Amino acid sequence: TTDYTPMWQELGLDLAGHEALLNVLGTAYTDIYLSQKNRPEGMGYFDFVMSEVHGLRIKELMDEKAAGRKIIGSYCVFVPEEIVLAANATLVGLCSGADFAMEKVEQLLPRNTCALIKSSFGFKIGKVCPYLESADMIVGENTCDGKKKAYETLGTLVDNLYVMDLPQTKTDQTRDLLKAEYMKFKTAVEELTGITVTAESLKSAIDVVNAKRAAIHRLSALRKADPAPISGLDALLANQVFFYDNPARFTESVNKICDELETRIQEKTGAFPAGAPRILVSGCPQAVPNWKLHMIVETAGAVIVGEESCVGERGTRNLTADTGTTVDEMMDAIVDRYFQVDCAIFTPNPQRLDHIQEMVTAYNAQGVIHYGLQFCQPYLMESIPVEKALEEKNIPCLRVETDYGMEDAGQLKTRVEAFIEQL
Ligand code: BJ8
Repeated sequence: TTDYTPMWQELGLDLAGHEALLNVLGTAYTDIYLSQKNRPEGMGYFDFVMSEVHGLRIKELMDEKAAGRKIIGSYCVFVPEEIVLAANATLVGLCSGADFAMEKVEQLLPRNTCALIKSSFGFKIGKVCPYLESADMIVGENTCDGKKKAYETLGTLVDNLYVMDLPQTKTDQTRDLLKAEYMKFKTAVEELTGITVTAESLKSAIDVVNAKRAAIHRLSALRKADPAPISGLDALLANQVFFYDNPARFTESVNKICDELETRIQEKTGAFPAGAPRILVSGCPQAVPNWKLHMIVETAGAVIVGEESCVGERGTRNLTADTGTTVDEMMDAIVDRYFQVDCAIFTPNPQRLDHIQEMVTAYNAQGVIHYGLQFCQPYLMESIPVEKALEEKNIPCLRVETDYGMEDAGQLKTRVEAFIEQL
């Protein structure tokens, strides 16, 4: 194996802290992922990606940088990858799914801040995230109160933060606001890279991102089968790697897994036995390496068949329409695509309630687990109307509120088991 230490050193990582993080990650991956039975062979690709997540992939990004390409990091699915690619930059996800340097984080953020925000601060303060350190621009967005106020503080820790304003309602007026923000973002990215977005580059970027989404749509559709040909954990991992990998290679690898899953479905080979209870997870994004809920559910014998989440179908669901030939027309198509994302920061947000029910039907789920991160107002608030809407349709719903720690794992497991029992 290659020694990446010089690269990590060059990036300014804290080597001791970074090694500690990699050890925890490696152990968790072995325990949670490699211990699964009946995995599709194609998951070997993702095992490799994860084993090289701070190695080979970072080396690729560093090579891109050496060749003059810029790296942009983002915390939200509202940041359009199409624009980034069209200006010859690479987009990587920065959301973090593990606690790090919490004492120091709590000197900057209130204790009652969600784990996702705290984690991204922990990775910055602890200097353990090579994606964050390699980024030439970091994009924050005004979404929930936690994030938008946290970015004010993040701006004191990094010198390349760009904050995008996002609407919180959906009207013609706010659509115009989103368009204006995306135009402004396009200009900022063009200034960063020195490359102007053209109709041609935007069209090809739209195609690349759509192909990546289409591959994930194909994977999701195959999860409708009983027995489920792939575990929820493995499908979640594909959805997480969506944010890091080289887009073309990701698309190809996911499509290859899909070919294999089609054969498995024909042969009735499942990751779980036929008739295993089927669960839809809905709620806050599960950033890598947050595999906690999926692990608890699937070691209790149920299979997760879909994620109504930004690391999942809320994030990937619609393609950008292939309409328009000018940059402005294509920007409109991009705005229309992203404006449909039904994040709980929007008010009101009835589309999300509808989408959850559609997913229950489409994936043949018998119950929904609503995943709320502790202190996440938007999703915890919305979990109550979600539960009510599901109850009206006689769809069982379990609302969980948790964080990244394992202290509540036993208690969660008990609740999940009782829930599965009644399905
Ligand atoms: S589009 S879900 S990625 S904002 S968990 S930080 S909401 S307090 S992540 Fe999100 Fe964009 Fe919306 Fe998606 Fe705040 Fe809640 Fe924390 Fe959250």
